[in-house]
Amino acid sequence: MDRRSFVSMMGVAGAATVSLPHLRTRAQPDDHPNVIMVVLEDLNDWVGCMGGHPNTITPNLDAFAEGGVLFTNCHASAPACNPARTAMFSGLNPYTSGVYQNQDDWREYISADRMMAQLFLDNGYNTARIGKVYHGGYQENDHWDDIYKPSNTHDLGGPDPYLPYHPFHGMHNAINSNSDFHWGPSDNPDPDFWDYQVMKYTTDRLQQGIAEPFFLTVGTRNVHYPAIVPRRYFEKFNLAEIELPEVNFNDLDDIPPMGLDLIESWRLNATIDHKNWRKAVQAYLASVNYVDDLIGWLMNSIADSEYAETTAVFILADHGQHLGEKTHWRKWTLWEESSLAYCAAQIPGVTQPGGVCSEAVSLLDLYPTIGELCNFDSVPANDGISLMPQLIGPATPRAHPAIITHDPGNYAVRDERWRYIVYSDGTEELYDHSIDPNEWTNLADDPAYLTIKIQLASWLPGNGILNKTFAPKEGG
Ligand SMILES: [Ca+2]
Ligand SMILES: [Ca+2]
Repeated sequence: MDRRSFVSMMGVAGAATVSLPHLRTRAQPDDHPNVIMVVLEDLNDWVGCMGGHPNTITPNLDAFAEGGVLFTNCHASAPACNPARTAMFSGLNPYTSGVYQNQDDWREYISADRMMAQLFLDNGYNTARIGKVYHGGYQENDHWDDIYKPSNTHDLGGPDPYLPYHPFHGMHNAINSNSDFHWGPSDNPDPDFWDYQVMKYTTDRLQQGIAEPFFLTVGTRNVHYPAIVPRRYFEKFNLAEIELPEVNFNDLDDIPPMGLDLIESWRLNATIDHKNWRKAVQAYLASVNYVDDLIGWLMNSIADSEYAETTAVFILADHGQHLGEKTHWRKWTLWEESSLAYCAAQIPGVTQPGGVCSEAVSLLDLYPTIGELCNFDSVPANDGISLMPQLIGPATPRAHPAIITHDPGNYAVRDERWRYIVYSDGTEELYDHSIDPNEWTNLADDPAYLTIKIQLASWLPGNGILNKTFAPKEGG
């Protein structure tokens, strides 16, 4: 099956199983609502309302979710910044676009005309990019009427507040030469911080007035490591009382070699050896709490602005994060911790407070969702399925699972209960989240689950993988 027919097939599957409510029931008379989309870096489910960690303090992210619809089973299309963000803003899976990794400049693979920001421009919106939106240097400045980039960066040779803390934990090069893996409290004043500047600019714009309709994308750098935030956030988390993630140190016994290869350079052991596991978890919690404070600032600013009743707000993470789970740090795996992301929305006239959607959804579903919500003249063919039915009625079922891609031919399929992983060599993992939320027991080799595997794999592109995967194995 080629890509085009696969995309088309998915569209038909979505239409056949979901009955779309009529948008004319929206109370909001404006067909072109303003949109604010906040993209948080590397925030996993360590948010109070998602139950990912008992020590996390996120009153504002919780309140935002409570005030609208929270997606508790929302996944990135890829477990890394650039492919995840590219998928979200293009509506295309990595296997459709060819953008698999951080080094793949999306501008060489995807027509800039189809990117979400360009669609907003095409439909008469005023667009702004504030902070980190696309990854790295892969920018398309023509997409934005306004671009704001803070003066401080995470570059370790850059200005305060980051410079004094490098290196400080005594394990430089012990776990990975990646210089991002730092953390520590800073005594610099708040305005020195990149994310503070991002939120200051955003809230100033809201108070000053913006030509409507507008699309503001607001991207933070926290909670991506380095987790360097004002000291008061660290002080909320007593090191001795922090709970570490549950880890089974025999967990990797049933992981195929290709799965082990993915975590080769980010094993938990080095962090434990250097007595840094608890400290790195504390830093992540502090960073999450810092970002949560910024979200509170933004929500107050929106509420105080003239746009409170005319603006759809989406707050989401670009992908998840391991903090030791499955003996791994950070992302770049096909497991739950790498793809599960916070995602919630408040849309006047569409969402009702207290909505929770537990259906598996993908961040790339936001592409058709926004096209529908904002009544774009046309939306290019894409791999997503609009979330408008779930935003209006959070219990609305949907058939399509979330697909996560990591490098060509490596996939995870996540539905409400199962996570199925298949690597390009045909080796597999299967986890039953109803009894195994930590993904400790790989069921893929148990013949009892063959039908489940076939059902899940049927959502993946390409028949070659299926033939290889389900060829009878010798001896059993
Ligand atoms: Ca990221
Ligand atoms: Ca295991």
